[in-house]
Amino acid sequence: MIADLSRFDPNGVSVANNNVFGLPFTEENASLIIIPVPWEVTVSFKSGTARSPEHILEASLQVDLFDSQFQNAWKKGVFMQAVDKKILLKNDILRKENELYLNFINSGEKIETNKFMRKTLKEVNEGCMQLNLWVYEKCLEQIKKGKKVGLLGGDHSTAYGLIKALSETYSNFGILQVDAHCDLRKSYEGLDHSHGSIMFNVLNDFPQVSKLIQLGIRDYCESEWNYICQSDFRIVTYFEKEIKERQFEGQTWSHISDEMISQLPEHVYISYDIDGLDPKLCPHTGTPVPGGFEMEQLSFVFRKILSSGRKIIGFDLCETGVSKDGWDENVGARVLFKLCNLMLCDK
Ligand SMILES: [Mn+2]
Repeated sequence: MIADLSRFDPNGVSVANNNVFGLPFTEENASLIIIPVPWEVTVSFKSGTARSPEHILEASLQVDLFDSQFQNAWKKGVFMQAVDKKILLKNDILRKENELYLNFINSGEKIETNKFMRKTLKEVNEGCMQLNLWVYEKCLEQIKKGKKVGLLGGDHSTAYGLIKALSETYSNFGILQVDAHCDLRKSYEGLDHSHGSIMFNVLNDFPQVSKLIQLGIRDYCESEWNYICQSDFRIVTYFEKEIKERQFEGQTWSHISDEMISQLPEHVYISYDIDGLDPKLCPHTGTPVPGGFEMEQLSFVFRKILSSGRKIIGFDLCETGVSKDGWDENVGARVLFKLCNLMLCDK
């Protein structure tokens, strides 16, 4: 079904009762579906990302549709599903439980000695597994209809279900992960599906992911470092320190980007943790780290992926915080629009 755009003025002010970016599409006639996942159960530091999809939706009405590079991309249609209130409620309950559990282990107590805390941890882990299944089924349903899917977190763990659904569609694909953190911990604080373990779990469970390129990492632990070194180049990490050093020595970003992209297979998934950006752009993200990218630096890489002939098969945008002045969600909405355009201009 093709949408009738004859009454829609892309230069006008957004109509609030329209959907994301003020666009007039429906789930049926849009070719890209954004699935919001209001979940941050395992987040250990600052909270708020579970509520960012609603805020990004609101902020998206202010994003100008004109993009000189992808002028007609949005006309293929973007639709964002409504935030599932039951999932949000479950998030709130389990996040409280997880807080209790984390306070318990952080005070030096041993979980083996406390039956109640063992039960709490089990409930959190099971809740996260159910969430993964829920996301997977929602994403697969859209993929089977021939739709492109983008996921809007929530914390970074929410991407698991979409990557699982894509791994049933593509036998070989790469992930380009933008992040301040590696997210390669094997179970973090006893939590099997922590945001800090998302890429470990993905690599462990989906052999279809033949390459993981990590970009902008600047906060990681020794076990993650060892894991990368032992991955036989299945994981290639571009630490921020190395990127900056190469630039200080005169190498161009274009050169570094081409080198990075040349290692990716034909099909590429983008996992965009907003904390990969400079924290001035995402001050309320869960775990901000000094340093990071400008938005345009990353858009440059993404455009190069397309011009190299590779295809972008899906994306997630995670860890956007919620702020009083709307700044984080304003940036989030603009990143989201870029990601949508990349998916839609692709044939
Ligand atoms: Mn992350």
